[in-house]
Amino acid sequence: MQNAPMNTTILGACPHDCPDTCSLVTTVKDGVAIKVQGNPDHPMTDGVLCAKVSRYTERTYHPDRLLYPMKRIGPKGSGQFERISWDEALNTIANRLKPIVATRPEKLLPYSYAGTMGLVQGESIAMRFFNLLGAAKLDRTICSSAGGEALTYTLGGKVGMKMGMFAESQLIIIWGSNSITSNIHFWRIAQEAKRQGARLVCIDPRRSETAAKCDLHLAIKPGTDAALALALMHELITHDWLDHDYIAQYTLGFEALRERALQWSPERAAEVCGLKVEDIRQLAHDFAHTTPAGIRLNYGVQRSRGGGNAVRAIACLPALTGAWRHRGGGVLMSATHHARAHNIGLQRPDLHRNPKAPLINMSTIGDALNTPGLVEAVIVYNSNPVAVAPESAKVVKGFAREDLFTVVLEHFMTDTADHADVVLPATTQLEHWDIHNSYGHTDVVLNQPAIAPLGEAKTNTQIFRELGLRLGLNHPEMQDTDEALCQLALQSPSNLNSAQPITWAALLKAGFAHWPVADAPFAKGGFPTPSGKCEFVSERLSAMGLDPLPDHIPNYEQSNATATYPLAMISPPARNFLNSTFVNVKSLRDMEGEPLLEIHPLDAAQRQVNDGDMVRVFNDRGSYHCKAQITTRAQPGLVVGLGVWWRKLGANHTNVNELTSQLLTDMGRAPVFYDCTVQVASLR
Ligand SMILES: Nc1nc2c(c(=O)[nH]1)N[C@H]1C(S)=C(S)[C@@H](COP(=O)(O)OP(=O)(O)OC[C@H]3O[C@@H](n4cnc5c(=O)[nH]c(N)nc54)[C@H](O)[C@@H]3O)O[C@H]1N2
Ligand SMILES: Nc1nc2c(c(=O)[nH]1)N[C@H]1C(S)=C(S)[C@@H](COP(=O)(O)OP(=O)(O)OC[C@H]3O[C@@H](n4cnc5c(=O)[nH]c(N)nc54)[C@H](O)[C@@H]3O)O[C@H]1N2
Ligand code: SF4
Ligand SMILES: [Mo]
Repeated sequence: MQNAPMNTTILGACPHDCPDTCSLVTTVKDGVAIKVQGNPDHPMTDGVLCAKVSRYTERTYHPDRLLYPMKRIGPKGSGQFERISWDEALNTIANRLKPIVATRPEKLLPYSYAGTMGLVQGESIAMRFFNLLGAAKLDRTICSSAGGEALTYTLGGKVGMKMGMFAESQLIIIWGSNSITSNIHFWRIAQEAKRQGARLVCIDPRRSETAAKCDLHLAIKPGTDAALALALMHELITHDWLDHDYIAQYTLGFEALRERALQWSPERAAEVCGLKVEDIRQLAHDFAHTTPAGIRLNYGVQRSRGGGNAVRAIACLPALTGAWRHRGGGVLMSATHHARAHNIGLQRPDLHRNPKAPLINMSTIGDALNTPGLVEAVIVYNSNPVAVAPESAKVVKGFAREDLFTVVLEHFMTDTADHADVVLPATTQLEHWDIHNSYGHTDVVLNQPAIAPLGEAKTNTQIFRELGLRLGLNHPEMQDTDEALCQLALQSPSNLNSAQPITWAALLKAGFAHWPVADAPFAKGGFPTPSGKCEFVSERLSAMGLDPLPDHIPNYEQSNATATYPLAMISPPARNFLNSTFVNVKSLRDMEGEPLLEIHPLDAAQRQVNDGDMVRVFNDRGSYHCKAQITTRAQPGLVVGLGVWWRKLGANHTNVNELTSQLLTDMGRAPVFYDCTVQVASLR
């Protein structure tokens, strides 16, 4: 790499946790990456990147980038570290871990999420490492498992419409998503549809950038989407706006669903959802009478108690009207299971040999770390739990434990890295090989290294290989190179046996390839459920003692809102950050300004809060100081704390997760970030 000639371009993949998984073109001059652009040849990217990743070189060459291994020399959380050699770092870690993995490996916990979505720098060698050691297993629930399980019970997996087909929709319902912020390439497609005459409807408690630009915004109360979906069904059924043929051939349990839906008149739902009866009736009418009608469902709906049920209810709608028959009809939440990568081959779950290994939920890491004897050591990579996990006070207390041994693989000194005993510098996307699926579209995208690793940074895979060797893991499974792992990702039986398998040569050349997915995947049923049908009634749920039909489950906190904490709070992502990534990139932070709380003028007046005041947002779990922005983006009774800032950059060194709870969703054991109540007071 060092000898790259002047101005070469290298094809890559955006690593971030974003449904767009863009194909990147990095220009390198004298071994230095000078710009990162969108690949004009990749249809989904269309030559355009978001503001964040357009600044990827600013992040990569950031003066604060971690370039050497570091050990902590001050108290946990103080951020006092000194540089050490790789040998000292790896030996220190190995010496601390040896007695644990020898007698009680289940006390070692991996903690990782989607800092990179790469299949190689994510869970390949890392998972093999923890499997071979017999470590605790991490239940990776922090983002999408409520909705993911709900989709699986209903449609059979994380499957749905193809993103590009929304260009043909005549009605697009954007449900629980701020596409302009979090799925900008979908928004481009929706605009294309709009030019062809489509109507755009947004269902969101907040008048987001996206809601403001749609033809209609339904400002629903948080956590009430299932009630709305059931009322839409009520209208479809009572007016007989149904595709009886589709229902008969390709669905399961219509009679039972019918009875359930008939309990949800638009009047009842309007009351629960805070919407107008006419708006609900009109939406049902339009959904039934506009062909094709597509629903871009997203994760915002599944971050409250009844999130799984809400996703199930919404995912039933297109089967009732037969919208699936058309390329531009149906629902898309996640396309993950359309991909055919060889995850099992990469991760090797078969290597895990410790029956005593517990499954620890990442969403309740606060409780887990404070449970005596459960976790003795934790290795964090691709995640920043101290900032992103709910009920931070407990997470911080857990990571501050003197007897906990913590290793963090990072690009920067995050809130989590501040609590580590040893911090190891990891490579960024420009410095390593990787291969990516998308949860938005259905392409596979390859990432080739553009520059040499900066400083002494190593890839996640290499760090686990070297640590493995010091812990006696000289297994051949640990030695696969990153490039070989990228190739292995294509060796799944489903790719190899497909009519036109994606080949390594083709992927290397183009930088991306399309997994074979029909344009209207469920036009003739064929859902990957046990019955092969869209399952309105789920026997699998019933077998677990759960309601086999979707229903509205009221929020934990908002439905019991008290005079003490009367305001509902949601904390969706800020446009210029990606979860807690990019918060330390100055140009992006300048665009976001500072941590904000949006509050409606009526709620502000009641509390004598002026625009721009510093406020204390609080509940029994903690208190978060930020600046109030008085705006009708928030509806009365609702405040919006845009996430996810670094705690150490916050006014009182907390962020919005100081307020969120560790309660879990109805399905998928996921956090209820948007099911939270608070009070607000001016600090003037
Ligand atoms: N710029 C940027 N892009 C991102 C991210 C980021 O942090 N920044 N995060 C990435 C990640 S990890 C993910 S998972 C995806 C998430 O992407 P999406 O699933 O598309 O979700 P968000 O854009 O977070 O939008 C959630 C929307 O749901 C609304 N909402 C909150 N509660 C409810 C509710 O009860 N019902 C309904 N109907 N709406 C509700 C919020 O106001 C918000 O506008 O985005 C990814 N893309
Ligand atoms: N209140 C509230 N909290 C939320 C959310 C919300 O909407 N509201 N959203 C939730 C959601 S959807 C999600 S997905 C989670 C996300 O939570 P996380 O997955 O923890 O995501 P990030 O905050 O982006 O942190 C990822 C970290 O990985 C590091 N990283 C990136 N690439 C690499 C690499 O190649 N190697 C190594 N070693 N490190 C790397 C980055 O520097 C970054 O610090 O947050 C959740 N938290
Ligand atoms: S964050 Fe999303 S929109 Fe931005 S470059 Fe990455 S994949 Fe594309
Ligand atoms: Mo996420």
